[in-house]
Amino acid sequence: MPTDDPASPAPVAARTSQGRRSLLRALTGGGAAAALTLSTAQAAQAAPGAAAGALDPFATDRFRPSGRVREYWLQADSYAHNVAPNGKDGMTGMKFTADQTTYQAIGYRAYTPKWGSPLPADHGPEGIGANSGVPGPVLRAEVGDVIRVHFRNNDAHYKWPHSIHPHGVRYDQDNDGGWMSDDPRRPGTAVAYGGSYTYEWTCTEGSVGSWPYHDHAAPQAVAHAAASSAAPSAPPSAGMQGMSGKPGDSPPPSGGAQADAFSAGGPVMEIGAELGLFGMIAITDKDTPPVDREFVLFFHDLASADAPSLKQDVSLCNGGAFVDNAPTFTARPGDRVRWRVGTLGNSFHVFHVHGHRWRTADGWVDSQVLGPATTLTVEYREDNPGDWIYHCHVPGHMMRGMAGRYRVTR
Ligand SMILES: [Cu+2]
Repeated sequence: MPTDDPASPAPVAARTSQGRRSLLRALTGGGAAAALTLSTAQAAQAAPGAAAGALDPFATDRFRPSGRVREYWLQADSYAHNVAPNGKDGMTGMKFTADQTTYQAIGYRAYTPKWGSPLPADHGPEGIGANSGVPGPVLRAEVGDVIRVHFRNNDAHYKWPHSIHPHGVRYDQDNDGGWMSDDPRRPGTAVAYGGSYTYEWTCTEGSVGSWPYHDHAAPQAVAHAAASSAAPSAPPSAGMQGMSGKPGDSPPPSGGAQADAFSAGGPVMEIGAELGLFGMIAITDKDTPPVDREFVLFFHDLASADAPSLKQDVSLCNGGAFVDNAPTFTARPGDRVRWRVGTLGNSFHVFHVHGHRWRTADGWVDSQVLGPATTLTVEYREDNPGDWIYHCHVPGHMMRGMAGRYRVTR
């Protein structure tokens, strides 16, 4: 079922990739280092006439089918996950015990057809990544492709409804995955535990780049085991019926920093995404430069209010917290490197890599701000060997785990 009508002049954002890519080529000049994430407005300003489409503020970003279908079989699985399995922060030397850093995660994993068995990890530039759950598999397609995702909810722990909501691609409402209380039975917005749903999204020229996908089903409240002895807390809600949490049941915040914590105890929208249901969509076109190494990195937050077994709020990189638990990325001098960086959660983050800079519309940078659910695509030619770190430059986030290694070895 095609989810897009090429004849329909729907008012979508005027964001053609052509102008952006033309500028990219202009700035790189076939050159050694570049990283560009530019809006069409910036591109039109910086390179007027680079592409006629970029100059039309009312341009429609239409789907021109390639005939290819990218098919994925995704399942939401719940499992106990230790965010710091080596028990140590490689930066500060702080130590942790497993019971302080383990919670019940939910993650998307890619399977063989009909959800037969999990696909193996593939960290290559065209691969799905670790496929370990947090984040979910990288969903890849080219402009003109249809992405078809067969989704099954196997959340045996929470038994909540879940969904998949994509960014960047084009879809109709039955393929949006976003739950609303005034239309709670819209298809695909709250797939019950044990149920399944197939989403179809199309990739337009304006889809080129890095985009998050995530759970966007009905809000849920976490049952607080610690609070249940003093006052019975709300059980997880029945999903389609909506919110069952009561503010009066909320336990007081635990001892850790709560500066940007989610609401404690009440129903939380996108709590599935907070617990791990998210991943990256990577869309390319013929002008996307090939790379030797591609890193997919999510900065995301997890509040102990929503994962009560955690000793404190944690700030994570791909489900891992603290250096040597967060992923270690590797490259060699001469490699063409691409980072696809995304964020999810309540906080703004600053993506920073030691020893490296990349070029943007504003010139060379080594740190860039990302709001919630935004992305960066950073590209450069590796030329600086060393045992580096990448991290969020908000000190409180770094202290709660948002840092990892980047090793460039000869
Ligand atoms: Cu941050």
